[in-house]
Amino acid sequence: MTQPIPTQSPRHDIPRNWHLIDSTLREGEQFALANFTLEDKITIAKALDAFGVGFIELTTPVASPEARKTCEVIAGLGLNAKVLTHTRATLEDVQVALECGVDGVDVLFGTSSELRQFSHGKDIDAIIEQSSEVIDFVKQRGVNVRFSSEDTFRSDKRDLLRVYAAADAAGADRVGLADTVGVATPSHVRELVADVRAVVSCDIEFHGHNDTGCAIANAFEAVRAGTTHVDTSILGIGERNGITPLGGFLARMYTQNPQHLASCYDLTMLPELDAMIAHMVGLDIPFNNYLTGAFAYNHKAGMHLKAIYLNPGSYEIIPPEAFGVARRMQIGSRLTGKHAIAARANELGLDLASEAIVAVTRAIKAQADDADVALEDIDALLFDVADMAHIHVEANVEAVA
Ligand code: HCA
Ligand code: CU
Repeated sequence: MTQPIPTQSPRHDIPRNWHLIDSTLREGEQFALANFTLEDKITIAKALDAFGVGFIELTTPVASPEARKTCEVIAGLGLNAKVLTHTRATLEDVQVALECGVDGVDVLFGTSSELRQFSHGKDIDAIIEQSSEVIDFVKQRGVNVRFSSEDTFRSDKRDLLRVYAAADAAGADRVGLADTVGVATPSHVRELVADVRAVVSCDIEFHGHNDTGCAIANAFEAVRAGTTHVDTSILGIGERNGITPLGGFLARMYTQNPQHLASCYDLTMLPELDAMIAHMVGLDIPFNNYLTGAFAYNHKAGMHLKAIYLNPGSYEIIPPEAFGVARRMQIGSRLTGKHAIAARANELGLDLASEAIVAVTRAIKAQADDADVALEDIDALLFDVADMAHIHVEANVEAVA
């Protein structure tokens, strides 16, 4: 099989100055089946750090004694990644966060009418006053601070822009847009990020839930519109059906600028990260997961198989080896084709006439109407035909197995 050829050149209109804030240890902890032990959390934090994420977000230390211990321990690991924790915008909460020695505090306040009415009951002026005080308090202590408005995409735009401008003026390092309920569309994200960009000079973060399957597209549009920080979690785990998945988002970005991604992250670690989280939460990696799903690189129909043998780029936008995964050539189905069977004969060192290949392909298709034909059985058929034709077999079967 030939090496893949690039199917498109880098897109230079896609900004490069974005960073990942991995929230597997905060949003991910809110996933139904996540009950990470401290050991698990240390393993996750170290793996994310080795992978190359710039920021790791942890559950608020006021959640429980264990949550506080996690913040202290992970902040003390000496990782390259900045360690953040996520708290309500109150002096009490950020005080505890600072005591844990984290590099940054991500505070949030609900700004939608739903949350203002049913969650904290405060009006916009009160939100601005309280959050400005909290931001100032953290900045005075030399620690990074982000202000995010929960449920951004169901909030009134004038309110939002006032709140963000005030957070920027109070010294926030970043403001965050949170699609808390997964209601945003890519164009809505694009428009709102651009509007926020116009009123703040600090960095901008995007956090998107996946209730309608838009989390990756939304994060992508956010980056195009000027977002500098994107929240992800491994496998996308989080509240309900989760947020922008790390692997899926990187797949999206890889197609835009492969070299940039490969220089920032140890991409071949992705299967290990996905498998680690799947194991810890007691599930399999979803069969159709981006890049690492069991069938993400499965090729089945004869026409696809043929083209993949000639140039994998014909049906693969991302070479699997870039992310340390393997291609699967499913040549034993009823949809197989003679090119796939010829390629297998070739791998076995058999030089068969095209009529022989056609005959074997027909036999496989007939058998596969009941169930896929196993590779050993395909090989046996090919060897039989070769024997019948008295063809010299040079195959070193072990070498191609
Ligand atoms: C939460 C809500 C949050 C916060 C996101 C953020 C959301 O569970 O606390 O701080 O940017 O989706 O709004 O995850
Ligand atoms: Cu969230």
